[in-house]
Amino acid sequence: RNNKLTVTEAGDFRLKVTAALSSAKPPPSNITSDINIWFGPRQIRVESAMLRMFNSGTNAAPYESVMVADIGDVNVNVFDLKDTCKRIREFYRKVVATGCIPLTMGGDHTIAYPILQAVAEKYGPVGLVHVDAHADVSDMVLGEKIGHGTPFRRCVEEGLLDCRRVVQIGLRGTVYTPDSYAWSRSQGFRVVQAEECWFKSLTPLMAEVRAQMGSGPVYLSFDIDALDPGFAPGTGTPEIAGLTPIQGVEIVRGCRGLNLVGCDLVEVSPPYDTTGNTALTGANLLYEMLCALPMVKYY
Ligand SMILES: [Mn+2]
Repeated sequence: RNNKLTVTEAGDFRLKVTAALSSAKPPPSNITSDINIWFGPRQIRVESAMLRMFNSGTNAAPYESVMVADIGDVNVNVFDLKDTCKRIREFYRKVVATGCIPLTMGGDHTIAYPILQAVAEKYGPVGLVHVDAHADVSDMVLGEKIGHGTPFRRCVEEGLLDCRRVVQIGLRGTVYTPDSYAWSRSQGFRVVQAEECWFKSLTPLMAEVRAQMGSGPVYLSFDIDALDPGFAPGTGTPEIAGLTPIQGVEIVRGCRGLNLVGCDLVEVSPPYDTTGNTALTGANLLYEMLCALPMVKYY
């Protein structure tokens, strides 16, 4: 097969790994991205055609270790974001009930909220490695509680996160209030602003993150806009002076050893991705997530 994010044969079925797709964006909910972001997952699938079996940098062999399947798209309600969240939550309940670790392609970052509802229902409050240009902890955006700027606020309100095991990496840009990340810090999150990442390897940071996360369940949510728009322009809310793809890979590889129970790669928007490189980067980061999962064999 030429699409390595879809289905592959594996010799050892001890762990099922699922790449599931969902996307959601009724236009009234948010003006900063648009309906075209629904097609992010489709483009990531297209670009995943170039992915190969083995990771030359780490010698990981994910397809020899776990069963990987693309279980398709969540059938979202394009007229109703709240109903879309319900549909996503119910879909992921079934996914996690089977023991699968969902790797989700997006699409709108709103999806992290209903996914985490399903994940926390199974595992209890989870640690979170959140890589993003934006904190996504607004209470409301344009009068709406549900949107791609609010998912982690809703998660905290519902007790889905173990707040002392949350790190947000790459936050930057213009914001609505002074000390915009105070709310995150007041919840106990560690906030690593982009400025702290400039000119550095993030491998030492990830050693600290692993210590913070401990052995409990961890969810990884990677918004592609964490990367600099020079590398990943195909997204709805770009912010300059962001992370490099190298730093993105360091973060994901640095999650190896964690008890990962789910991952997502979100906010890829094909209309802004004129070269396809943003979706290609997303596909490769998803591959790196696959390699970082527990039980993956390394040569
Ligand atoms: Mn986001």
